[in-house]
Amino acid sequence: MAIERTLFIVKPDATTRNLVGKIIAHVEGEGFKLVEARYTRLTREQCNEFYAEHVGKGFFPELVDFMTSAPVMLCCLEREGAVAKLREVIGATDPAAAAEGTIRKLFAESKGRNSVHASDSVPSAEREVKLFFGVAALSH
Ligand code: IDP
Ligand code: MG
Repeated sequence: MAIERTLFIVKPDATTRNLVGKIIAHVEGEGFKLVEARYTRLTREQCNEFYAEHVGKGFFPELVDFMTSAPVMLCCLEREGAVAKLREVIGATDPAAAAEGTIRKLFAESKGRNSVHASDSVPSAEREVKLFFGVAALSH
């Protein structure tokens, strides 16, 4: 399997509950290497671009309010087969449907306030890593 990089975000519901360290330790324990990170507050404009695929959906205004409500931890993670593996490690979008031991099952509050983001495909990972960390963060 190829070494890949993917975008991981610790969302506002988790940063405000002081879960950054626990969540990063969890992904490191699954073999991911932190190659870039930035603790920052997203703007509405950044959310519109990042979540472009969801613009116009019913939950979109709530999603932008949530994602801009407090700081997030933006991370670029590297591992063999990182993109698919990280989706497995975070679990289903709705914590009620997430498998035991996944980050969302362990920490998420609801389908919206679900603690973490992970890129959903290799092309998404490339777009998202580039958006927040620049093209140089894609090489390994
Ligand atoms: P994902 O984060 O598992 O890839 P997406 O369907 O891409 O899930 O949705 C992006 C984010 O939008 C979710 O992680 C969640 O925070 C929020 N979201 C998705 N669906 C709903 C919903 O039905 N209600 C509230 N928030 C939602
Ligand atoms: Mg998604």
